[in-house]
Amino acid sequence: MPIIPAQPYEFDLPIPGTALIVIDMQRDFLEPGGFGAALGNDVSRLAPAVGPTRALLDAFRAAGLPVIHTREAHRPDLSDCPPSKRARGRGDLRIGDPGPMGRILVAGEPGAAIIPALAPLPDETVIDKPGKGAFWATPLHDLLTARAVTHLVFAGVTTEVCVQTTMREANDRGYECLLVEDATESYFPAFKAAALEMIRAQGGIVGWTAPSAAVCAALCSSMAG
Ligand code: C5J
Repeated sequence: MPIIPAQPYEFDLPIPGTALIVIDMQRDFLEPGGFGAALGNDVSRLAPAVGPTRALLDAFRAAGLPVIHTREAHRPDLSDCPPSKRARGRGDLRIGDPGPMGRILVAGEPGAAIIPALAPLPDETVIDKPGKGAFWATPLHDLLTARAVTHLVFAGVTTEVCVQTTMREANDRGYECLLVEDATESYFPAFKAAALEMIRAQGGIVGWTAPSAAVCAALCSSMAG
């Protein structure tokens, strides 16, 4: 079994048994004119996560391991969007409002799509989630159980919102979770740093963190040997 040098200590990566989860790498968060920008954020801050996430996708695909993409996206009638969520932030554009990339965070709209550089392959699972966590109101846990997945490697945005929420949900369901440090970003560098610390503190109370190079090298060596 490949072993990844990680924090707070090494992480076993069983093959099979491990899946990559890429959280919300959507135009609505990474490009101007979407949800992230409507909340007043500098969306260019998320760009550094794209290259490392692409490297992870390549490595997991080459190893034949499952890849799951999530999108934060609501039904067009917003029946799955609590009024409290829509009102939050008091942005100029709210969830469901028409913007330059279509209706904000609505499934099927251009802004809800995953950025072209990280586009899912036709055989990869894409889960639309109405919450910040990817387990709430989605089939994710059933899908992972059916595929006998016990270990999850996480990439995506934003570190302290949807990524951390999903990791905590996964941890409570018994998954061993590793967050890839350079494949996640926040609009707030201090929040990213704090989230990484929180995850691996207290002996890995939520999980592990490691750089993408360590994960990719472990996957490569497992294929070589
Ligand atoms: C946010 C997310 N930040 N994907 N969503 O609202 O982190």
